[in-house]
Amino acid sequence: NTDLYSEMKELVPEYQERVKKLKKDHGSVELGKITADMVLGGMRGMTALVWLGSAVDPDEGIRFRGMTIPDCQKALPGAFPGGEPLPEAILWLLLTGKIPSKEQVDSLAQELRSRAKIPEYAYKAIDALPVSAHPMTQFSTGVMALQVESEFTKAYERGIHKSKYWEPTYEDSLNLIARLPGIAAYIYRRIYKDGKIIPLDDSLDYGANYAHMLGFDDPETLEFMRLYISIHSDHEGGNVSSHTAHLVASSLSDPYLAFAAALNGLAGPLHGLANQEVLRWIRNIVKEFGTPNISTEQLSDYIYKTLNSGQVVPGYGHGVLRNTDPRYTCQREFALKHLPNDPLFQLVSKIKEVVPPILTKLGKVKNPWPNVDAHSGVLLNYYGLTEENYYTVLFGVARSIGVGPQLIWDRALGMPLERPKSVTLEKLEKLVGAS
Ligand code: AMX
Repeated sequence: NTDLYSEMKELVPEYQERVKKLKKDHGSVELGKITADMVLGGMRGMTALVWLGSAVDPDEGIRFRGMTIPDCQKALPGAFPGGEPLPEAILWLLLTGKIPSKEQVDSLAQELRSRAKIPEYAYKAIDALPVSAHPMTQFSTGVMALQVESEFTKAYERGIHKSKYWEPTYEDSLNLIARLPGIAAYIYRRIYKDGKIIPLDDSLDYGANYAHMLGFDDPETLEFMRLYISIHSDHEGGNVSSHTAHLVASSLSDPYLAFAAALNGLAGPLHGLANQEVLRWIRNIVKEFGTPNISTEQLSDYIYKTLNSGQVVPGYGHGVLRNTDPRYTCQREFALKHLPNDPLFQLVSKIKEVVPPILTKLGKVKNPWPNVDAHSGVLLNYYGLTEENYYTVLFGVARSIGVGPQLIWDRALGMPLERPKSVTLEKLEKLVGAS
């Protein structure tokens, strides 16, 4: 099959059977215990969701359908032999669990281009906001405007049988993924450039087209964009953006409504906005010392200054990871290959030496190592995308490639309304024997 939908049609009954059997034969098996710490601690460590696309191991980091980032770099088709994995290949892998051929990826790229047309009113909805509105606010607004065309909502109104929910969800998810680069590029050009739309290039793949529509055509920038989108696509199900999408869609809100909500979560500084915060923080260091060439002592002083003023060191720490994020490592490898002498890259490398011992010394930080956001900004900056307030929009475009497939599977597997139990503080005190 070079057609992704036909591939899904074959897979769905197989997965439905697996889930049915799991519920019937093993539904009462206990998976762990819930402590008061977990209830008060943002549900850390509580196994509570099924997410098909990817899983994060605390030490090893992300695996997309069982594949590490280096596995993906080796096995998934790139734009040229040996190139970075194409986002279309990651999308195919996340949705089907299978490694696509180059032919399948090319066919999916063509399909996404054919779905990419953006209705005029979506631009107008964005234009109603001041140019000074944060790019993520504009992005979320644009996605909300796209919702007008939701196939799921129309099908629901027509009375579609629930066994078929996944089909219009597939349509919406692919349309959403296809249209996001155009919406996102429009916002970039509106805020930072001449406001003119650069049309989609029919000869380019998804990542390259997004860079092209932003106004970047250098082949190395296109290649970085492919890698950037691929590695930011998915990070299992419990992170704020992925979990939000899953939760919102569990009420049968369509993929646009669910994804706009996810973007609003991604826009928080402890989640996706951290990439903007990192570059700003690095630039402030350079401003303070007048040069990126600073000593370890100067850097250490600056980190303590950040911590002593009650702020976090952006780009460090993680809710699940307990080691350096492989998404950091692969960006570092890309930088070592393409921009080893860039002064900001060298500063990022130095920060990685100095921050972890300081965070460890605090005694409370569970993971002192860098996450994905510690690195992306200096690469984007090097390639000319210097406006850090925009960075989370790039992250958001990429995240659709992880969230879309999950929403399709949520509906295919009949995942129910999500509704955990909450307790009052008094009840919790009673439950733990504190009162
Ligand atoms: N700098 C300073 N303090 C930090 C820290 C950091 N980078 N990371 C964690 N801590 C602090 C926490 O604020 C918390 O302090 P408190 O008890 O006084 O409130 C304490 O250490 C324990 O936190 P934790 O269990 O180690 O982390 P967490 O799971 O609660 O939070 C995260 C994880 C990412 C929010 C946190 O590490 C953080 O704020 N990092 C900086 C922001 C960042 O880089 N976010 C991006 C994460 C990746 C992503 O989603 N894109």
